[in-house]
Amino acid sequence: MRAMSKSVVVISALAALTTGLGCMSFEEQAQGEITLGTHVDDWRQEVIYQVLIDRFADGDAGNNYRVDLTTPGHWHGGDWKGLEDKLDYLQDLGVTTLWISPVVKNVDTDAGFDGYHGYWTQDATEVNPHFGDLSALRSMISAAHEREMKVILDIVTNHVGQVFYYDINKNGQPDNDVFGGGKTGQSPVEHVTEYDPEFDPRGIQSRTSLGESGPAPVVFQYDPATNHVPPQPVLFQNENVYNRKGRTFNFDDLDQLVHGDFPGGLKDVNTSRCDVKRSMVDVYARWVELADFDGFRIDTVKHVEHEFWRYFAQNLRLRLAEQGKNKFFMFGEAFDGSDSLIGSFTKHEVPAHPNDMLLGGDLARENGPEEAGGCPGAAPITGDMLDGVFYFSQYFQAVRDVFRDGQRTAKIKELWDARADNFGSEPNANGTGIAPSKTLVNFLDNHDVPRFLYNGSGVTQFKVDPELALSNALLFLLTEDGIPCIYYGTEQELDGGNDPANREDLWNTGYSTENATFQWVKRLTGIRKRHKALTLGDQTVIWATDHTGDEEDAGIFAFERAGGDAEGSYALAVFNTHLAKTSSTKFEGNVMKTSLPEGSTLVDVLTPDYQAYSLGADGELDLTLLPTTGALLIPGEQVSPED
Ligand SMILES: [Ca+2]
Ligand SMILES: [Ca+2]
Ligand SMILES: [Ca+2]
Repeated sequence: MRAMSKSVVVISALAALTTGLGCMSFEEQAQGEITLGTHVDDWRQEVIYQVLIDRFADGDAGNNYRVDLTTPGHWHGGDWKGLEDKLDYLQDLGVTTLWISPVVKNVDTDAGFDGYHGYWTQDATEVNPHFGDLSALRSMISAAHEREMKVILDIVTNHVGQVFYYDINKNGQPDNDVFGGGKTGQSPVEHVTEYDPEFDPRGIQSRTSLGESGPAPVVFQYDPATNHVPPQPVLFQNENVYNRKGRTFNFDDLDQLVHGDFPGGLKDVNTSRCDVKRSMVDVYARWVELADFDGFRIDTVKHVEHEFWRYFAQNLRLRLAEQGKNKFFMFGEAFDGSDSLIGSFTKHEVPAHPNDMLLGGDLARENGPEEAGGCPGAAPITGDMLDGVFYFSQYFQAVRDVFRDGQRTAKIKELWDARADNFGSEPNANGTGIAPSKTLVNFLDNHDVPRFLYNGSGVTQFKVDPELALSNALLFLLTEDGIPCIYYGTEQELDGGNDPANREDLWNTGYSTENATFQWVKRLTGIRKRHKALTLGDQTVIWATDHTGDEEDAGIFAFERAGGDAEGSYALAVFNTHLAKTSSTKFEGNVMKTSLPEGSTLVDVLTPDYQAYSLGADGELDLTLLPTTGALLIPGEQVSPED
């Protein structure tokens, strides 16, 4: 249960800062406009590195307000200057795109936790003063661009932070336990808090001793010391731009999923309103115009109507393209194991849904009258959608089930075989130029799940050397189709569990570039960069198995990358994901067949002595691998001295 927020006003350094930077308008910030540019060629050739700004590097002690390094849920002092200072380290690692946590001003602290992660928007038009000012943000991005690195901004449109309470008992103050412990809701909670009451499909109702008395009043808080102040832009001070139905507790109920407050008192925005859609495009396009970002990672997309995403993505692309910013990449986060659900945010046609009205219905409504859900005067809306999503279904079915837990590798093939159906196959107008099904964002872990190396409660315990399993999973990540994304600290072998334990301070590692995992990632990113097959080649699975026991091929998985836009380049990745047994690429006399002719030579560039193999009839390759290891095979004539 959340603790009640303190309304005591404390004059703090943060409050003092708020009156300085905080009062600068968007227009004032924009003094010294910058020229937008297209800094990316082909997103498939990028390697993304996810940075939680508060935890990556502290480059400026002057912005360290409310910092408490002893508590994982408090501010730790990282900032944009810190990231800029560490670009050498990241360039050495071989990453090419930085995804940074949200930059907008947040509710500073709430119920004992701080907004250090950036997902508690209070003012979407101002920078978060903990991370620096606009010039520090611009300086970091410009320094990245000088190194041909790109920067992706993390944004949230589904909800804002804890900026108002529902005055259910109409006493004019926020109450954490409205009915003194009496249970009144639908789910088995012990009390009703006015900050985060549970979902009511009618909207949160007020109640007195005589019973219900209509919709509960919405009261915006005013406590500058914790930055619980009315949200910006000013449109968001209108209670009607929120759904006001309370906290989602059943994520399988579509009304709750799309219209409920996000747990933690994060207020759900009515994203079906035309004024909201326009404002979201305006606010976030403005950040690109202010700082020259190259893409967005978009939070909580499954909690927002599909029609919103079409409107947002299309209008944003149009506005940026008119200013010379092309190939802007937008990928969504739908934290869900359902491949078809996450894929629906990249498809031009959303599959029929039993409650289609909630998901936006037919496109014809888009330009109809506003009262019918349309947005008059907007550019014509087509089926265009987001450019990609965080590939959560793969996280569950391949990374967790196979590479960590040693389940059957056929699960990966089954997942990939569904990709053509489940994900968008057409590039979006004014977009990246590539079909979303080719730009899914692959990952091993992130800030919302335990780190790959975590070995505590809630996960299957490692049965092998965890670092060996991580190396094998990293080989998969950096050779498969799509855009790899590495969570900060993976290269330092951080092993934290669930939030906030997985959000460690990177500076405690000393940013060593000598450890085995840093060197492994560096080696793989280098090979990936040199061989077009690994970024632009089509992907074909040539071995997958249901075997997980003592069969010859138990745990084996292999795919080729070739053709497509790879211009003759070829690569073959082979894995033994079995946790204990040495396995081979054959079963009952059938040997794995590659697409190369008999007699071709393939070299495993990951072996110290560049082990070479000559292919048999029909391109057969009989390869034996130790448990949780892999091979990366390149035709002899294509091997570079740098490999
Ligand atoms: Ca700092
Ligand atoms: Ca009250
Ligand atoms: Ca929503």
